[in-house]
Amino acid sequence: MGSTLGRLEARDPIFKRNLNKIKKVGKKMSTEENEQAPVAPAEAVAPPADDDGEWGFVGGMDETVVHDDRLLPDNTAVTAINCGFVGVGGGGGKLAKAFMDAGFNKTILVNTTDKDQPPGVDGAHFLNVPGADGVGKDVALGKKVLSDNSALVEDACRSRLGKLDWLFVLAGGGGGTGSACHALHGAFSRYLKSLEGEGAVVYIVSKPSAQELLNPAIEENYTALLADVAAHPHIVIDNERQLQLLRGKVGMLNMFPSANATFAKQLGQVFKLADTASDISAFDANDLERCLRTPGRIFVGSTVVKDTSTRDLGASVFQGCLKGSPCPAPTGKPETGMLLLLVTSAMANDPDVSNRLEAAAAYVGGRANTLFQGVYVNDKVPGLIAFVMFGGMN
Ligand SMILES: Nc1nc2c(ncn2[C@@H]2O[C@H](COP(=O)(O)OP(=O)(O)OP(=O)(O)O)[C@@H](O)[C@H]2O)c(=O)[nH]1
Ligand SMILES: [Mg+2]
Repeated sequence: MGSTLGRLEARDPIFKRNLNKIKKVGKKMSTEENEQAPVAPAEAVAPPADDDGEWGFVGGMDETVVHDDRLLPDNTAVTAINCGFVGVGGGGGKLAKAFMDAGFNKTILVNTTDKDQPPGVDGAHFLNVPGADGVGKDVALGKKVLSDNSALVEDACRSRLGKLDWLFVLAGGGGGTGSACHALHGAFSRYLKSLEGEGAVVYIVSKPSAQELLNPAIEENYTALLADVAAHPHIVIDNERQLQLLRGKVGMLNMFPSANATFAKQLGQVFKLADTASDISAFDANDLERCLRTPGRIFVGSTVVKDTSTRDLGASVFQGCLKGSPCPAPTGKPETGMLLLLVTSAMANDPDVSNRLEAAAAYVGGRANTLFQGVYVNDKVPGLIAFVMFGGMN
């Protein structure tokens, strides 16, 4: 026990600060106890009786409310949903950091080692679970270590994230820690429910590159992770697709950071648009929540079409979103479909453009059982910008 506390103390500056406070209070109490011993524990914490003796309870409750100084500041990103992010493992942590950088302060990084922490993240966002120094691609060990420490993670969510409705759990598929993230599902759900969060846990997991998948251990870990998250709303990010999109554009060192940042901005934009008013047609928080709540895989993609005079504008928008997405292509009959368009006022006033855009809505709407749409006028956009999301795929 002593060594576990010691390790935590060494790794986690906030834990250390709080532990010191507890130690101080403990010392004070034990000195007082010695002076006044013997004192029954119930008497020691009872509020002092007042004149009437009946009103001692008033205010007694307030005194016991402890302000938790570990609570992270609110998100600065504009978002229609009250959400936070938990990255599990090395890759999950880097993905989570991209959301932090996009203004989602309600983010924590959970890992079984402090050796692959992304640089530039304040200790307040880290939680290193004790019991192993990394799990070396062993997902069974990862699940054991995470399960053994699920109460620690649940407590960290409650005290650092506070009340949220939606929790996004990010993990790099293939590793031993990230692929074990579902072992924390009970902890995440209990945390949301205990603070009356009205959303759900949504997983964001990466699919290893083609090269990595040649390794049987990585393949098995990824398959196990996919099976674990299948029944929950989840987004799969295909690393091979991302790397191909970025190859030749950025160096190896910046490949993942660029891909992570692009994805965080893409999803962040959808959350923001759901909070944006529109005179034409708005996609609101309820619509977004419906898309996120539906169990099964979620696809998200975006594109910019510079030339809106093209005859096949609808097809360009739809195909562009598929091509520009980090997710594997949509499959089966999605339950929900979303099409968000950002247009300039010139485009919004052009009857030709709106006719041709109807085809884009038909492409998305025709594939999904329910279609949600939003059209926003913004004169700063560099062309027509489109976001497509499908949900509830198997
Ligand atoms: N999209 C994305 N994927 C990443 C990133 N970093 C790593 N990955 C992927 O995540 C997979 C798992 O690696 P890690 O996340 O480092 O593994 P881990 O979860 O820490 O597990 P152990 O190290 O075995 O305990 C890798 O094989 C990569 O495919 C990242 O920044 N972005
Ligand atoms: Mg790792």
